[in-house]
Amino acid sequence: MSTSSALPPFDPADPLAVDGLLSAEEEAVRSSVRRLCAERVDPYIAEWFEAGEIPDIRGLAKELGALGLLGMHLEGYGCAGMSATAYGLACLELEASDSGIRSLVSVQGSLAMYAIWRWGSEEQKQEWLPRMAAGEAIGCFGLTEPDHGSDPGSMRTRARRDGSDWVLDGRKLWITNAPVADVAVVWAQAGPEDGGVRGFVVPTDTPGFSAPEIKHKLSLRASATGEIVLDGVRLPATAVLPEVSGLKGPLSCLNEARYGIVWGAMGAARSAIESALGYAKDREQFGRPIAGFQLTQQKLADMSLEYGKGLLLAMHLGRLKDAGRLRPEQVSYGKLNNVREAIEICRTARTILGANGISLEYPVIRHANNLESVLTYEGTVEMHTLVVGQALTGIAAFR
Ligand code: TGC
Ligand code: FAD
Repeated sequence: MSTSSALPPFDPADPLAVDGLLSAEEEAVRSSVRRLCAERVDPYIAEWFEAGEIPDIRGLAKELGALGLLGMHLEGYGCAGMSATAYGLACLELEASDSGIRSLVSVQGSLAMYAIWRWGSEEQKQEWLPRMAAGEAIGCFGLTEPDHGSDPGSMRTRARRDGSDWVLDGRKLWITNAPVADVAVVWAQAGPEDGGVRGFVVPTDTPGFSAPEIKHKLSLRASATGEIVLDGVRLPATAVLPEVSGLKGPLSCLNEARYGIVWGAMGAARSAIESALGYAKDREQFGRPIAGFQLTQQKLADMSLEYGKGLLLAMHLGRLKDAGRLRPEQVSYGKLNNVREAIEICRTARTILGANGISLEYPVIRHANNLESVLTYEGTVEMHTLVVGQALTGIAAFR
């Protein structure tokens, strides 16, 4: 195709030239995260996925902290105070390596740290945020329960007062980082006189707290996932997050993490597209590269279209967030669209790789399997569809 020589070449990793919209600072963040992933994650990730663990998760957390990636869009208390767009770009690069690594960072920064930063007391912030930003303390966020996932408002974990103390009893399930966490932000039902759902900052060495690991996952294997068991966990009055009561406490944190996923999912998609494109150019059948068949090109073109649109959507939401104008419903648009398209891209890429597509030698099936979790956590496809439906019609169809 003839083009003016003044135009930059077409880049499959950035088909709509979104890079041109980035500031120098944003580009620098992206480069540094890309470098960390290339050195510290990519050579080992297939092994970690197969083994079902990140062997030196504490060391990795410290390296992520040293780069300013933990709570990176928060201000003060040792946090980097970067833009939401820069945070999104970091999520994209991390998830291009593996959704499990992006999850580690999302849960730490957008859920556990954000909850303390937004709703915590000055003492809670001073005690936890600097160490969490440095990766010296790992956090988790316990909202989901065995019987209450999409409907967290019905949670059964209880917080009761005993003198000036609080006592927590209950169970949380499917909690990222729980088995390795130093601190858990746990949401529990207090009585109506105490404002209903309340958040608690729980050091994980508190008697009665345990976090057994969930084994046998076939998705997000390079991520520590656990249960949280709260058996008469006694906490001082100062453990409650004082600045919020009600479900808007945890849901406000989810907005932050869901926003990161809008970007992250496009990282997994990019990696799958790059893998499929390279493979299609090399692999010959019927005497020519499979990239030369129209049916393969249709797959590649459709993948690229959805990837390009998803990147633009992420960038637009990032700019809205940086301007303080991003609504939760718009985050749902982004999470719903980008995760749904990313998993479709990965599944299509898998077909292009034929039998090799099911091997861990290539990243594609790992990304596709990971995205099964991403499709479900932080609000399922159905929940985000209903959030958008409610925004359009004014009618809540959840119950
Ligand atoms: P509803 O009556 O609509 O709302 C209750 C209160 O919350 C407020 N609110 C929000 N506030 C901030 N941000 C949002 N997105 C909010 N959505 C609602 C609302 O204004 C109200 O406030 P107030 O002051 O009037 O009381 O609540 P509902 O019970 O009908 O539920 C609505 C629904 C279904 C959308 C919500 O429950 C939901 O989002 N469910 C999905 C649950 C979910 O996403 N769980 C995720 C768990 S954490 C996780 O998955 C981490 S994985 C991380 C990783 O590894 O990366
Ligand atoms: P359910 O809510 O039981 O839903 C089952 C199905 O029913 C879904 O398809 C759902 O969309 C559908 N459904 C439910 N209600 C409706 C409705 N009203 N209309 C139509 N369809 C409906 N949680 C945390 O709190 N912290 C974490 O760190 C965390 N990490 C996770 C890590 C992994 C790897 C995974 C897989 C999950 C994690 N979760 C975490 C839990 C996650 O948020 C929940 O799995 C999710 O919210 C869905 O809840 P559920 O699994 O109980 O499914």
